[in-house]
Amino acid sequence: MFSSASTTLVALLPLLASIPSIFALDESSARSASVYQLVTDRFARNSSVTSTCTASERKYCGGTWSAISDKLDYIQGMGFDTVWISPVVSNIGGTTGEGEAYHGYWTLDPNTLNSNYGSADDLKTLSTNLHSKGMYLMVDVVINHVAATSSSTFQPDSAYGPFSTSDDYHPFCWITDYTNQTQVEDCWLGDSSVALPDLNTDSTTVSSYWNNWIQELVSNYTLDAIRIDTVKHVPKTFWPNFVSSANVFNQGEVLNGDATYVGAYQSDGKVNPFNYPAYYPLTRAFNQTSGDLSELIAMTQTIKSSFSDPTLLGNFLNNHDNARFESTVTDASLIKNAHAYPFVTDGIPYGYYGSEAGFTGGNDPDNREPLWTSNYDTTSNMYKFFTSLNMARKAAGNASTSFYTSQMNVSSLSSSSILINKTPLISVLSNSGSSASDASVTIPSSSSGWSANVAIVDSLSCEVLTTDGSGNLAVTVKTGLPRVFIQNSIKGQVCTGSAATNTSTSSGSSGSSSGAITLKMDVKASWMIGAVGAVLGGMMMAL
Ligand code: ABC
Ligand code: CA
Repeated sequence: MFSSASTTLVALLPLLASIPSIFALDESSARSASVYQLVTDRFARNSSVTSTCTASERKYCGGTWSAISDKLDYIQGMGFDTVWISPVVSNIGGTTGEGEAYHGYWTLDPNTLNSNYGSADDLKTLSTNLHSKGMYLMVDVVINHVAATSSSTFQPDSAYGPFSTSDDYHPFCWITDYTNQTQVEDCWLGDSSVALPDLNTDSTTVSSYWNNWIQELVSNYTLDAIRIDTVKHVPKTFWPNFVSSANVFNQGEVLNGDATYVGAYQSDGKVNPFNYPAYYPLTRAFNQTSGDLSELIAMTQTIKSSFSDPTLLGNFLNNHDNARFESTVTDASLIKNAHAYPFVTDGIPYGYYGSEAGFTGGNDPDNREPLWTSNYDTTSNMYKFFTSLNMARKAAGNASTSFYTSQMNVSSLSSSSILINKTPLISVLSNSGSSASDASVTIPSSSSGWSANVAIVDSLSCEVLTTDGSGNLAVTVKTGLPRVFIQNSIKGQVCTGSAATNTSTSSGSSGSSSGAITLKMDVKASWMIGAVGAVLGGMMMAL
Protein backbone atom coordinates (compact mmCIF):
# COMPACT_ATOMS: atom_id res chain seq x y z
CA MET A 1 0.00 0.00 0.00
CA PHE A 2 1.25 3.49 -0.80
CA SER A 3 1.08 6.02 1.98
CA SER A 4 -0.58 9.29 1.05
CA ALA A 5 2.82 11.01 1.05
CA SER A 6 4.26 8.62 -1.49
CA THR A 7 1.07 8.85 -3.56
CA THR A 8 1.57 12.61 -3.68
CA LEU A 9 5.18 12.02 -4.59
CA VAL A 10 4.25 9.76 -7.48
CA ALA A 11 1.69 12.32 -8.66
CA LEU A 12 4.42 14.99 -8.63
CA LEU A 13 6.89 13.04 -10.72
CA PRO A 14 5.56 14.20 -14.12
CA LEU A 15 5.75 17.79 -12.85
CA LEU A 16 9.33 17.23 -11.87
CA ALA A 17 10.19 15.80 -15.26
CA SER A 18 8.99 19.03 -16.82
CA ILE A 19 11.70 21.10 -15.15
CA PRO A 20 14.43 20.88 -17.81
CA SER A 21 16.74 23.48 -16.34
CA ILE A 22 17.83 21.10 -13.61
CA PHE A 23 19.47 18.78 -16.08
CA ALA A 24 20.05 20.53 -19.37
CA LEU A 25 23.50 21.26 -20.72
CA ASP A 26 24.42 24.83 -21.53
CA GLU A 27 27.61 26.07 -23.15
CA SER A 28 29.45 26.15 -19.90
CA SER A 29 28.51 22.67 -18.70
CA ALA A 30 28.77 21.14 -22.19
CA ARG A 31 32.51 21.79 -22.30
CA SER A 32 33.03 19.07 -19.74
CA ALA A 33 30.70 16.62 -21.48
CA SER A 34 31.88 13.61 -23.45
CA VAL A 35 29.42 12.38 -26.05
CA TYR A 36 28.69 8.87 -27.31
CA GLN A 37 27.01 8.96 -30.71
CA LEU A 38 24.79 6.03 -31.62
CA VAL A 39 22.44 5.10 -34.44
CA THR A 40 19.25 4.16 -32.64
CA ASP A 41 18.27 1.40 -35.06
CA ARG A 42 21.68 -0.23 -34.71
CA PHE A 43 22.83 0.26 -31.12
CA ALA A 44 20.60 -2.13 -29.17
CA ARG A 45 17.37 -4.06 -29.60
CA ASN A 46 15.15 -6.23 -27.51
CA SER A 47 16.79 -9.64 -27.08
CA SER A 48 13.68 -11.38 -28.44
CA VAL A 49 14.44 -9.93 -31.88
CA THR A 50 16.93 -12.21 -33.59
CA SER A 51 16.74 -11.39 -37.30
CA THR A 52 20.04 -10.85 -39.07
CA CYS A 53 21.01 -7.23 -39.54
CA THR A 54 23.08 -6.48 -42.62
CA ALA A 55 24.12 -2.84 -42.83
CA SER A 56 24.48 -2.88 -46.62
CA GLU A 57 20.76 -3.75 -46.96
CA ARG A 58 19.73 -0.37 -45.48
CA LYS A 59 16.76 -1.81 -43.62
CA TYR A 60 15.39 -1.32 -40.13
CA CYS A 61 17.10 -3.78 -37.80
CA GLY A 62 14.98 -3.28 -34.69
CA GLY A 63 16.95 -0.96 -32.41
CA THR A 64 14.79 0.92 -29.88
CA TRP A 65 14.91 3.63 -27.22
CA SER A 66 14.02 1.17 -24.48
CA ALA A 67 16.92 -1.08 -25.51
CA ILE A 68 19.25 1.94 -25.21
CA SER A 69 17.90 2.42 -21.70
CA ASP A 70 19.07 -1.09 -20.83
CA LYS A 71 22.63 -0.38 -21.97
CA LEU A 72 23.47 2.84 -20.16
CA ASP A 73 26.01 1.15 -17.89
CA TYR A 74 27.89 0.07 -21.00
CA ILE A 75 28.12 3.68 -22.18
CA GLN A 76 28.80 5.22 -18.78
CA GLY A 77 31.41 2.56 -18.01
CA MET A 78 33.47 3.99 -20.89
CA GLY A 79 33.30 7.43 -19.29
CA PHE A 80 30.82 9.01 -21.69
CA ASP A 81 28.17 11.10 -19.98
CA THR A 82 26.06 12.26 -22.93
CA VAL A 83 24.24 10.14 -25.52
CA TRP A 84 23.45 11.49 -28.99
CA ILE A 85 20.63 9.51 -30.54
CA SER A 86 19.34 9.54 -34.15
CA PRO A 87 16.44 11.80 -35.19
CA VAL A 88 13.25 10.80 -33.39
CA VAL A 89 10.41 12.01 -35.66
CA SER A 90 8.34 9.90 -38.04
CA ASN A 91 9.95 9.16 -41.39
CA ILE A 92 8.75 8.08 -44.81
CA GLY A 93 7.70 4.43 -44.71
CA GLY A 94 8.36 1.52 -47.05
CA THR A 95 11.44 0.98 -49.10
CA THR A 96 13.17 3.27 -51.61
CA GLY A 97 16.02 2.97 -54.10
CA GLU A 98 18.21 3.68 -51.03
CA GLY A 99 16.44 1.30 -48.68
CA GLU A 100 14.39 2.15 -45.61
CA ALA A 101 14.54 5.23 -43.38
CA TYR A 102 16.22 3.25 -40.56
CA HIS A 103 18.65 6.14 -39.86
CA GLY A 104 15.80 8.57 -39.13
CA TYR A 105 16.87 11.46 -41.41
CA TRP A 106 13.96 11.14 -43.85
CA THR A 107 11.35 13.20 -42.02
CA LEU A 108 7.69 12.80 -42.83
CA ASP A 109 5.84 14.51 -39.95
CA PRO A 110 7.80 16.33 -37.25
CA ASN A 111 4.70 16.28 -35.03
CA THR A 112 4.85 12.51 -34.53
CA LEU A 113 7.55 10.12 -33.38
CA ASN A 114 9.14 7.29 -35.35
CA SER A 115 7.27 4.29 -33.94
CA ASN A 116 10.01 1.91 -35.08
CA TYR A 117 12.07 3.15 -32.14
CA GLY A 118 9.28 2.87 -29.56
CA SER A 119 6.69 5.11 -27.92
CA ALA A 120 6.77 8.61 -26.47
CA ASP A 121 6.90 7.00 -23.05
CA ASP A 122 9.93 4.96 -24.05
CA LEU A 123 11.74 8.13 -25.11
CA LYS A 124 10.76 9.88 -21.88
CA THR A 125 11.96 6.88 -19.90
CA LEU A 126 15.30 6.97 -21.72
CA SER A 127 15.64 10.62 -20.76
CA THR A 128 14.70 9.91 -17.14
CA ASN A 129 17.04 6.92 -16.92
CA LEU A 130 19.95 8.95 -18.25
CA HIS A 131 19.28 11.74 -15.79
CA SER A 132 19.08 9.38 -12.86
CA LYS A 133 22.61 8.25 -13.74
CA GLY A 134 23.85 11.84 -14.01
CA MET A 135 23.93 11.53 -17.81
CA TYR A 136 22.52 13.68 -20.61
CA LEU A 137 20.40 13.20 -23.71
CA MET A 138 21.23 14.84 -27.05
CA VAL A 139 18.70 14.41 -29.86
CA ASP A 140 19.42 14.90 -33.56
CA VAL A 141 17.07 17.34 -35.32
CA VAL A 142 16.55 17.88 -39.05
CA ILE A 143 15.24 21.35 -39.94
CA ASN A 144 16.28 21.80 -43.56
CA HIS A 145 14.09 19.28 -45.31
CA VAL A 146 11.56 16.48 -45.32
CA ALA A 147 11.81 13.42 -47.58
CA ALA A 148 9.97 12.04 -50.60
CA THR A 149 10.56 9.18 -52.98
CA SER A 150 10.54 11.39 -56.05
CA SER A 151 11.13 15.07 -56.77
CA SER A 152 8.67 15.22 -59.67
CA THR A 153 5.72 13.57 -57.96
CA PHE A 154 6.25 15.22 -54.56
CA GLN A 155 2.97 16.76 -53.42
CA PRO A 156 2.88 18.30 -49.97
CA ASP A 157 -0.22 17.15 -48.11
CA SER A 158 -1.40 16.44 -44.59
CA ALA A 159 0.95 13.45 -44.33
CA TYR A 160 3.70 16.08 -43.89
CA GLY A 161 2.02 17.43 -40.78
CA PRO A 162 2.67 21.19 -40.53
CA PHE A 163 4.30 21.40 -43.97
CA SER A 164 1.29 20.56 -46.12
CA THR A 165 1.33 23.33 -48.74
CA SER A 166 3.78 24.20 -51.49
CA ASP A 167 4.43 27.61 -49.88
CA ASP A 168 6.28 25.74 -47.16
CA TYR A 169 8.95 24.62 -49.65
CA HIS A 170 11.57 26.05 -51.94
CA PRO A 171 10.82 25.19 -55.58
CA PHE A 172 12.57 22.07 -56.80
CA CYS A 173 16.19 22.16 -58.00
CA TRP A 174 19.02 19.79 -57.09
CA ILE A 175 22.11 21.07 -55.31
CA THR A 176 24.75 20.45 -57.96
CA ASP A 177 27.41 22.96 -56.87
CA TYR A 178 28.32 22.99 -53.19
CA THR A 179 30.37 26.17 -53.67
CA ASN A 180 27.24 28.10 -54.66
CA GLN A 181 25.74 29.15 -51.32
CA THR A 182 22.39 30.17 -52.81
CA GLN A 183 22.02 26.67 -54.22
CA VAL A 184 23.20 25.11 -50.98
CA GLU A 185 20.48 27.00 -49.09
CA ASP A 186 17.58 26.92 -51.55
CA CYS A 187 17.92 23.78 -53.65
CA TRP A 188 17.24 20.20 -52.62
CA LEU A 189 19.54 17.55 -51.19
CA GLY A 190 19.04 13.93 -52.16
CA ASP A 191 18.76 12.31 -55.55
CA SER A 192 16.27 10.61 -57.85
CA SER A 193 15.78 7.73 -55.38
CA VAL A 194 15.09 9.87 -52.33
CA ALA A 195 14.49 13.59 -52.74
CA LEU A 196 14.79 15.85 -49.69
CA PRO A 197 12.25 18.65 -50.39
CA ASP A 198 13.82 21.84 -49.07
CA LEU A 199 11.75 23.74 -46.53
CA ASN A 200 11.27 27.45 -47.05
CA THR A 201 12.90 28.49 -43.81
CA ASP A 202 12.61 32.15 -44.92
CA SER A 203 8.85 31.91 -44.46
CA THR A 204 7.74 33.02 -41.01
CA THR A 205 5.14 30.23 -40.97
CA VAL A 206 7.95 27.70 -41.29
CA SER A 207 10.41 29.41 -38.94
CA SER A 208 7.78 30.04 -36.23
CA TYR A 209 6.70 26.43 -36.44
CA TRP A 210 10.27 25.21 -35.94
CA ASN A 211 10.94 27.59 -33.06
CA ASN A 212 7.86 26.34 -31.20
CA TRP A 213 8.56 22.77 -32.16
CA ILE A 214 12.08 22.72 -30.71
CA GLN A 215 10.91 24.36 -27.51
CA GLU A 216 8.26 21.66 -27.08
CA LEU A 217 10.53 18.80 -28.05
CA VAL A 218 13.11 19.87 -25.48
CA SER A 219 10.46 20.28 -22.82
CA ASN A 220 8.39 17.14 -23.58
CA TYR A 221 11.40 14.83 -23.47
CA THR A 222 13.55 16.84 -21.08
CA LEU A 223 16.38 17.03 -23.60
CA ASP A 224 19.76 18.32 -22.51
CA ALA A 225 21.26 19.12 -25.89
CA ILE A 226 20.52 18.96 -29.61
CA ARG A 227 22.58 17.97 -32.63
CA ILE A 228 21.50 20.00 -35.64
CA ASP A 229 21.59 18.41 -39.09
CA THR A 230 22.46 20.17 -42.39
CA VAL A 231 23.17 23.56 -40.77
CA LYS A 232 24.81 25.09 -43.85
CA HIS A 233 21.70 24.38 -45.92
CA VAL A 234 19.66 26.87 -43.91
CA PRO A 235 20.54 30.61 -43.91
CA LYS A 236 22.61 31.73 -40.92
CA THR A 237 19.91 34.25 -40.04
CA PHE A 238 17.51 31.41 -39.18
CA TRP A 239 19.63 29.85 -36.45
CA PRO A 240 19.93 32.38 -33.59
CA ASN A 241 16.18 32.33 -32.86
CA PHE A 242 16.04 28.59 -33.23
CA VAL A 243 18.89 27.87 -30.83
CA SER A 244 17.58 30.34 -28.29
CA SER A 245 14.16 28.66 -28.50
CA ALA A 246 15.84 25.32 -27.83
CA ASN A 247 17.58 26.88 -24.84
CA VAL A 248 19.94 23.92 -24.45
CA PHE A 249 23.42 23.30 -25.79
CA ASN A 250 23.62 22.72 -29.54
CA GLN A 251 26.21 21.08 -31.77
CA GLY A 252 25.63 21.55 -35.48
CA GLU A 253 26.75 19.85 -38.66
CA VAL A 254 28.35 22.28 -41.14
CA LEU A 255 29.88 19.72 -43.48
CA ASN A 256 32.81 21.64 -44.87
CA GLY A 257 36.55 21.49 -44.25
CA ASP A 258 37.11 25.25 -44.51
CA ALA A 259 37.53 26.77 -41.05
CA THR A 260 36.57 30.29 -42.14
CA TYR A 261 33.38 29.04 -43.78
CA VAL A 262 32.42 26.91 -40.78
CA GLY A 263 33.47 29.55 -38.24
CA ALA A 264 30.84 32.01 -39.48
CA TYR A 265 28.11 29.65 -38.28
CA GLN A 266 29.40 29.99 -34.74
CA SER A 267 29.82 33.76 -34.76
CA ASP A 268 26.73 34.66 -36.80
CA GLY A 269 24.52 31.57 -36.46
CA LYS A 270 25.15 30.85 -32.77
CA VAL A 271 25.58 27.19 -33.69
CA ASN A 272 28.57 25.27 -32.30
CA PRO A 273 29.94 23.32 -35.27
CA PHE A 274 31.39 19.87 -35.41
CA ASN A 275 35.07 20.17 -36.13
CA TYR A 276 35.07 19.15 -39.80
CA PRO A 277 37.99 21.55 -40.43
CA ALA A 278 40.16 19.42 -38.10
CA TYR A 279 38.64 16.11 -39.23
CA TYR A 280 40.25 16.00 -42.67
CA PRO A 281 43.82 16.92 -41.55
CA LEU A 282 43.39 14.59 -38.55
CA THR A 283 42.68 11.59 -40.75
CA ARG A 284 45.54 12.53 -43.09
CA ALA A 285 47.94 12.92 -40.16
CA PHE A 286 47.41 9.40 -38.84
CA ASN A 287 46.20 7.29 -41.74
CA GLN A 288 49.73 6.26 -42.68
CA THR A 289 53.18 6.32 -41.12
CA SER A 290 54.19 9.09 -43.50
CA GLY A 291 51.06 11.13 -42.72
CA ASP A 292 51.28 14.91 -42.68
CA LEU A 293 51.44 16.18 -39.09
CA SER A 294 52.30 19.74 -40.06
CA GLU A 295 48.96 20.18 -41.80
CA LEU A 296 47.18 19.24 -38.58
CA ILE A 297 49.35 21.59 -36.51
CA ALA A 298 48.66 24.43 -38.96
CA MET A 299 44.93 23.73 -38.81
CA THR A 300 44.90 24.08 -35.02
CA GLN A 301 46.23 27.62 -35.55
CA THR A 302 43.71 28.37 -38.29
CA ILE A 303 40.91 27.17 -36.04
CA LYS A 304 41.94 29.58 -33.30
CA SER A 305 41.62 32.52 -35.65
CA SER A 306 38.44 31.29 -37.39
CA PHE A 307 36.14 30.43 -34.49
CA SER A 308 34.81 32.74 -31.84
CA ASP A 309 35.16 29.84 -29.38
CA PRO A 310 37.16 26.72 -30.37
CA THR A 311 36.48 25.18 -26.96
CA LEU A 312 32.87 24.52 -28.00
CA LEU A 313 33.64 22.63 -31.20
CA GLY A 314 32.54 19.00 -31.51
CA ASN A 315 35.59 16.79 -32.14
CA PHE A 316 35.25 13.38 -33.76
CA LEU A 317 37.16 10.79 -35.74
CA ASN A 318 34.25 8.60 -36.80
CA ASN A 319 30.59 9.29 -37.42
CA HIS A 320 27.65 7.92 -39.38
CA ASP A 321 28.43 9.86 -42.57
CA ASN A 322 32.07 9.04 -43.11
CA ALA A 323 33.88 5.76 -43.59
CA ARG A 324 35.23 4.59 -40.25
CA PHE A 325 38.93 5.42 -39.85
CA GLU A 326 39.46 1.69 -39.26
CA SER A 327 38.05 0.87 -42.70
CA THR A 328 41.31 1.96 -44.29
CA VAL A 329 43.79 1.96 -41.42
CA THR A 330 44.63 -1.33 -39.73
CA ASP A 331 47.68 -0.38 -37.64
CA ALA A 332 46.55 -0.47 -33.99
CA SER A 333 48.85 2.36 -32.94
CA LEU A 334 47.79 4.71 -35.74
CA ILE A 335 44.17 3.97 -34.83
CA LYS A 336 44.78 4.81 -31.16
CA ASN A 337 46.61 8.05 -31.90
CA ALA A 338 43.82 9.22 -34.19
CA HIS A 339 41.14 8.31 -31.65
CA ALA A 340 43.02 10.06 -28.84
CA TYR A 341 43.04 13.41 -30.63
CA PRO A 342 39.38 14.44 -30.02
CA PHE A 343 39.82 13.75 -26.29
CA VAL A 344 42.99 15.76 -25.69
CA THR A 345 42.19 18.81 -27.77
CA ASP A 346 40.05 21.98 -27.50
CA GLY A 347 36.34 21.20 -27.68
CA ILE A 348 33.93 18.41 -26.83
CA PRO A 349 34.92 14.81 -27.63
CA TYR A 350 32.56 12.54 -29.54
CA GLY A 351 32.97 8.76 -29.71
CA TYR A 352 30.97 6.92 -32.39
CA TYR A 353 29.40 3.63 -31.30
CA GLY A 354 31.31 0.61 -32.57
CA SER A 355 34.74 2.28 -32.36
CA GLU A 356 35.14 0.56 -29.00
CA ALA A 357 34.24 -2.74 -30.67
CA GLY A 358 36.80 -2.35 -33.43
CA PHE A 359 34.23 -2.02 -36.22
CA THR A 360 35.67 -1.35 -39.66
CA GLY A 361 32.67 -0.35 -41.81
CA GLY A 362 33.37 1.89 -44.78
CA ASN A 363 31.11 4.54 -46.27
CA ASP A 364 27.41 4.88 -45.46
CA PRO A 365 25.64 2.44 -45.12
CA ASP A 366 28.49 0.10 -44.07
CA ASN A 367 29.52 2.31 -41.13
CA ARG A 368 26.21 1.67 -39.36
CA GLU A 369 26.77 -1.89 -38.19
CA PRO A 370 24.64 -3.54 -35.49
CA LEU A 371 26.44 -3.32 -32.15
CA TRP A 372 24.77 -6.39 -30.67
CA THR A 373 27.14 -8.65 -32.63
CA SER A 374 29.92 -7.35 -30.34
CA ASN A 375 28.10 -8.62 -27.22
CA TYR A 376 28.77 -5.23 -25.65
CA ASP A 377 32.19 -6.40 -24.53
CA THR A 378 33.53 -4.14 -21.79
CA THR A 379 36.86 -5.95 -21.65
CA SER A 380 38.07 -5.13 -25.15
CA ASN A 381 41.25 -3.16 -25.58
CA MET A 382 39.48 -0.26 -27.31
CA TYR A 383 36.68 -0.10 -24.72
CA LYS A 384 39.36 0.33 -22.07
CA PHE A 385 41.20 2.81 -24.24
CA PHE A 386 38.17 5.12 -24.46
CA THR A 387 37.64 4.70 -20.71
CA SER A 388 41.20 5.85 -20.08
CA LEU A 389 40.85 8.85 -22.40
CA ASN A 390 37.66 9.98 -20.70
CA MET A 391 39.23 9.54 -17.27
CA ALA A 392 42.27 11.59 -18.25
CA ARG A 393 40.07 14.39 -19.51
CA LYS A 394 37.91 14.33 -16.41
CA ALA A 395 40.96 14.37 -14.13
CA ALA A 396 42.39 17.38 -15.96
CA GLY A 397 39.05 19.20 -15.70
CA ASN A 398 38.74 18.40 -12.01
CA ALA A 399 42.26 19.59 -11.32
CA SER A 400 42.08 22.83 -13.24
CA THR A 401 39.07 25.09 -13.64
CA SER A 402 40.52 26.55 -16.82
CA PHE A 403 41.18 23.21 -18.53
CA TYR A 404 37.97 23.32 -20.60
CA THR A 405 38.05 27.03 -21.40
CA SER A 406 41.68 27.75 -22.19
CA GLN A 407 43.11 27.00 -25.58
CA MET A 408 45.74 24.38 -26.32
CA ASN A 409 49.10 24.75 -28.01
CA VAL A 410 50.10 22.19 -30.59
CA SER A 411 53.69 21.89 -31.80
CA SER A 412 56.04 19.48 -33.51
CA LEU A 413 58.15 17.22 -31.29
CA SER A 414 59.83 15.11 -33.95
CA SER A 415 59.22 14.16 -37.56
CA SER A 416 56.64 11.62 -36.40
CA SER A 417 55.17 13.15 -33.25
CA ILE A 418 53.35 16.21 -31.99
CA LEU A 419 52.92 17.75 -28.57
CA ILE A 420 49.44 18.84 -27.54
CA ASN A 421 49.64 21.07 -24.51
CA LYS A 422 46.23 21.56 -22.95
CA THR A 423 47.29 22.19 -19.39
CA PRO A 424 47.22 20.12 -17.25
CA LEU A 425 46.84 17.43 -19.92
CA ILE A 426 49.95 17.05 -22.08
CA SER A 427 49.84 14.56 -24.91
CA VAL A 428 52.31 13.14 -27.37
CA LEU A 429 50.68 11.73 -30.51
CA SER A 430 52.75 9.88 -33.05
CA ASN A 431 52.25 8.41 -36.48
CA SER A 432 55.26 6.11 -36.48
CA GLY A 433 53.02 3.04 -36.32
CA SER A 434 53.15 -0.13 -34.24
CA SER A 435 56.28 -1.53 -35.90
CA ALA A 436 58.37 1.52 -35.07
CA SER A 437 61.36 1.09 -32.82
CA ASP A 438 61.49 3.06 -29.57
CA ALA A 439 61.88 6.78 -30.12
CA SER A 440 62.96 9.38 -27.58
CA VAL A 441 61.40 12.80 -27.35
CA THR A 442 61.57 15.47 -24.67
CA ILE A 443 58.72 17.55 -23.32
CA PRO A 444 60.40 20.78 -22.24
CA SER A 445 59.45 22.30 -18.93
CA SER A 446 59.03 25.63 -20.70
CA SER A 447 56.10 24.05 -22.49
CA SER A 448 54.57 21.78 -19.84
CA GLY A 449 55.14 24.02 -16.84
CA TRP A 450 56.19 20.96 -14.82
CA SER A 451 58.67 21.48 -12.00
CA ALA A 452 61.83 19.50 -11.35
CA ASN A 453 61.58 15.90 -10.13
CA VAL A 454 57.81 15.47 -10.22
CA ALA A 455 55.97 12.26 -11.07
CA ILE A 456 54.01 12.28 -14.30
CA VAL A 457 51.64 9.47 -15.26
CA ASP A 458 50.67 8.35 -18.76
CA SER A 459 46.91 7.81 -18.46
CA LEU A 460 46.98 5.21 -21.22
CA SER A 461 49.83 2.90 -20.19
CA CYS A 462 49.85 3.91 -16.51
CA GLU A 463 53.60 4.24 -16.73
CA VAL A 464 54.92 6.81 -14.23
CA LEU A 465 57.85 8.95 -15.30
CA THR A 466 59.75 11.65 -13.43
CA THR A 467 60.83 15.03 -14.71
CA ASP A 468 64.51 15.80 -14.55
CA GLY A 469 66.20 18.46 -12.43
CA SER A 470 65.03 21.14 -14.88
CA GLY A 471 61.46 19.91 -15.18
CA ASN A 472 61.93 18.38 -18.62
CA LEU A 473 60.39 14.99 -19.28
CA ALA A 474 62.19 12.39 -21.35
CA VAL A 475 59.59 10.22 -23.05
CA THR A 476 60.07 7.04 -24.98
CA VAL A 477 57.41 6.46 -27.60
CA LYS A 478 57.04 2.70 -27.77
CA THR A 479 55.44 0.84 -30.65
CA GLY A 480 54.05 4.17 -31.84
CA LEU A 481 51.46 4.41 -29.07
CA PRO A 482 49.94 7.72 -27.94
CA ARG A 483 50.86 9.17 -24.54
CA VAL A 484 48.46 11.27 -22.46
CA PHE A 485 50.28 12.72 -19.46
CA ILE A 486 49.04 14.32 -16.29
CA GLN A 487 50.95 15.13 -13.14
CA ASN A 488 50.58 12.18 -10.77
CA SER A 489 49.48 14.35 -7.84
CA ILE A 490 46.31 15.41 -9.68
CA LYS A 491 45.53 12.20 -11.54
CA GLY A 492 42.27 11.57 -9.69
CA GLN A 493 40.91 8.22 -10.85
CA VAL A 494 43.41 7.85 -13.66
CA CYS A 495 45.15 4.46 -13.37
CA THR A 496 43.43 3.53 -10.13
CA GLY A 497 41.59 0.30 -9.34
CA SER A 498 42.34 -2.61 -11.62
CA ALA A 499 44.41 -0.34 -13.81
CA ALA A 500 46.83 0.23 -10.96
CA THR A 501 48.32 -3.20 -11.62
CA ASN A 502 49.73 -1.73 -14.83
CA THR A 503 51.50 1.04 -12.97
CA SER A 504 55.20 0.91 -13.36
CA THR A 505 57.98 3.32 -12.59
CA SER A 506 60.35 1.65 -14.96
CA SER A 507 60.55 2.68 -18.56
CA GLY A 508 60.11 -0.93 -19.55
CA SER A 509 56.37 -1.05 -19.13
CA SER A 510 54.53 -1.61 -22.37
CA GLY A 511 51.66 0.57 -23.47
CA SER A 512 48.79 -1.62 -22.34
CA SER A 513 45.52 0.12 -21.60
CA SER A 514 44.19 0.66 -18.14
CA GLY A 515 41.39 -1.53 -16.84
CA ALA A 516 37.72 -0.71 -17.22
CA ILE A 517 36.56 1.29 -14.28
CA THR A 518 33.06 2.49 -13.79
CA LEU A 519 33.45 6.21 -13.34
CA LYS A 520 32.01 7.60 -10.19
CA MET A 521 29.22 10.09 -10.60
CA ASP A 522 30.78 13.50 -10.80
CA VAL A 523 30.09 16.35 -8.44
CA LYS A 524 27.74 18.09 -10.84
CA ALA A 525 25.56 15.02 -11.27
CA SER A 526 25.21 14.46 -7.56
CA TRP A 527 24.45 18.14 -7.12
CA MET A 528 21.66 17.81 -9.66
CA ILE A 529 20.17 14.84 -7.92
CA GLY A 530 20.31 16.85 -4.73
CA ALA A 531 18.54 19.67 -6.54
CA VAL A 532 15.77 17.31 -7.62
CA GLY A 533 15.33 16.26 -4.03
CA ALA A 534 15.19 19.88 -2.95
CA VAL A 535 12.55 20.73 -5.54
CA LEU A 536 10.54 17.68 -4.57
CA GLY A 537 10.86 18.57 -0.92
CA GLY A 538 9.74 22.12 -1.63
CA MET A 539 6.71 20.86 -3.49
CA MET A 540 5.77 18.52 -0.67
CA MET A 541 6.04 21.38 1.81
CA ALA A 542 3.81 23.56 -0.33
CA LEU A 543 1.01 20.99 -0.22
C1 ABC B 1 21.82 8.20 -49.02
C2 ABC B 1 22.36 6.78 -49.06
C3 ABC B 1 23.87 6.79 -49.21
C4 ABC B 1 24.24 7.57 -50.44
C5 ABC B 1 23.66 8.97 -50.35
C6 ABC B 1 23.94 9.74 -51.62
O1 ABC B 1 22.24 8.90 -50.16
O2 ABC B 1 22.00 6.11 -47.86
O3 ABC B 1 24.36 5.47 -49.29
O4 ABC B 1 25.64 7.66 -50.50
C7 ABC B 1 20.67 10.88 -44.61
C8 ABC B 1 21.08 9.44 -44.39
C9 ABC B 1 21.97 8.97 -45.52
C10 ABC B 1 21.36 9.26 -46.88
C11 ABC B 1 21.02 10.76 -46.95
C12 ABC B 1 20.39 11.17 -48.27
O5 ABC B 1 20.12 11.07 -45.89
O6 ABC B 1 21.77 9.34 -43.18
O7 ABC B 1 22.20 7.58 -45.38
O8 ABC B 1 22.31 8.90 -47.87
O9 ABC B 1 19.17 10.52 -48.47
C13 ABC B 1 23.52 15.03 -42.94
C14 ABC B 1 23.46 13.84 -41.99
C15 ABC B 1 23.24 12.60 -42.82
C16 ABC B 1 21.86 12.67 -43.43
C17 ABC B 1 21.53 14.00 -43.97
C18 ABC B 1 20.23 14.20 -44.61
C19 ABC B 1 22.32 15.08 -43.76
O10 ABC B 1 24.56 13.81 -41.16
O11 ABC B 1 23.36 11.41 -42.09
O12 ABC B 1 21.82 11.68 -44.49
O13 ABC B 1 19.31 14.50 -43.53
C20 ABC B 1 25.92 16.75 -47.52
C21 ABC B 1 25.24 17.65 -46.52
C22 ABC B 1 25.32 17.09 -45.11
C23 ABC B 1 24.77 15.64 -45.08
C24 ABC B 1 25.61 14.84 -46.06
C25 ABC B 1 25.17 13.38 -46.11
O14 ABC B 1 25.47 15.40 -47.39
O15 ABC B 1 25.82 18.93 -46.56
O16 ABC B 1 24.56 17.89 -44.26
N1 ABC B 1 24.79 15.06 -43.73
C26 ABC B 1 30.68 17.71 -49.72
C27 ABC B 1 29.64 18.79 -49.54
C28 ABC B 1 28.77 18.47 -48.32
C29 ABC B 1 28.12 17.12 -48.51
C30 ABC B 1 29.19 16.07 -48.69
C31 ABC B 1 28.53 14.73 -48.94
O17 ABC B 1 30.04 16.43 -49.80
O18 ABC B 1 30.26 20.04 -49.37
O19 ABC B 1 27.77 19.45 -48.20
O20 ABC B 1 27.34 16.81 -47.33
O21 ABC B 1 29.45 13.75 -48.97
C32 ABC B 1 35.64 18.19 -47.84
C33 ABC B 1 34.92 19.44 -48.27
C34 ABC B 1 33.42 19.23 -48.07
C35 ABC B 1 32.97 18.01 -48.85
C36 ABC B 1 33.77 16.82 -48.36
C37 ABC B 1 33.34 15.51 -49.06
O22 ABC B 1 35.15 17.06 -48.57
O23 ABC B 1 35.38 20.54 -47.50
O24 ABC B 1 32.71 20.36 -48.48
O25 ABC B 1 31.56 17.76 -48.59
O26 ABC B 1 37.01 18.35 -48.07
CA1 CA C 1 17.55 24.78 -47.40
